[in-house]
Amino acid sequence: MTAPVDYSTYLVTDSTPGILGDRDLCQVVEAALQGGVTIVQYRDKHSSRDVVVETAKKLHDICKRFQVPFLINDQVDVAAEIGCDGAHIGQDDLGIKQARELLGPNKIIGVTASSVEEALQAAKAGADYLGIGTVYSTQTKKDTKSIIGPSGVRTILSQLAASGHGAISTVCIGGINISNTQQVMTQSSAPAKSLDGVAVVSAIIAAADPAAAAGELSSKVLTAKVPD
Ligand code: TZP
Ligand code: MG
Repeated sequence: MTAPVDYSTYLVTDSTPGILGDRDLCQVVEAALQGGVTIVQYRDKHSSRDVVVETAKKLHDICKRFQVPFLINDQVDVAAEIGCDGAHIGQDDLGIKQARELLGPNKIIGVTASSVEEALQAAKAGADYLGIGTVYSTQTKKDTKSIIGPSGVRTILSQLAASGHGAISTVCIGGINISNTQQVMTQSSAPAKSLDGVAVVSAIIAAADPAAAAGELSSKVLTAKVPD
């Protein structure tokens, strides 16, 4: 993907049984896109590879209609197979170099970072963006290593800027919702480096009206965002 990526309202999906109720993931994602989500990551820790491939193709087609980048969590081989816009990898997944080799050129690679060390390492290794967190406690991710709060995010952002990696895109993740977005955006941003956006799962996926939730979240982010 060569066009600049808008990370402001980043939707991460979830496959935990029960989170969607009787709703269909594709319909929920489409509603979220109508509401203003700017980038989508398909995160599925439960389904078989075949189901992941099938669902990823459907979600990728939907995102293409909205001209919104579509990434896959962890399963870089699936992202390569379906030719989507990129992948998001955690600290325990394969490395950035290997992911780039699998995906080919001009793809987006995002990395989860919970500490200054992890953030600097990923930035040096050429990640396109960082998903920084976990900001607040969340029911959505059970193996969360540490809750770093907005001040932890701010420390990471200032260290990125101080070590010459201020250009990397950043979102934060974990327990973010419509009520705390403004505070997360302003309290996390460092003087030399602000956040590009927020990544959420349940605030949109589990909302009664995902389109309305995405719209509200997006306007909160845009209001709070410090201009470049
Ligand atoms: N990584 C860190 S926290 C998290 C992920 C995938 C889950 C965030 O979910 P929610 O529902 O937005 O708190
Ligand atoms: Mg992972």
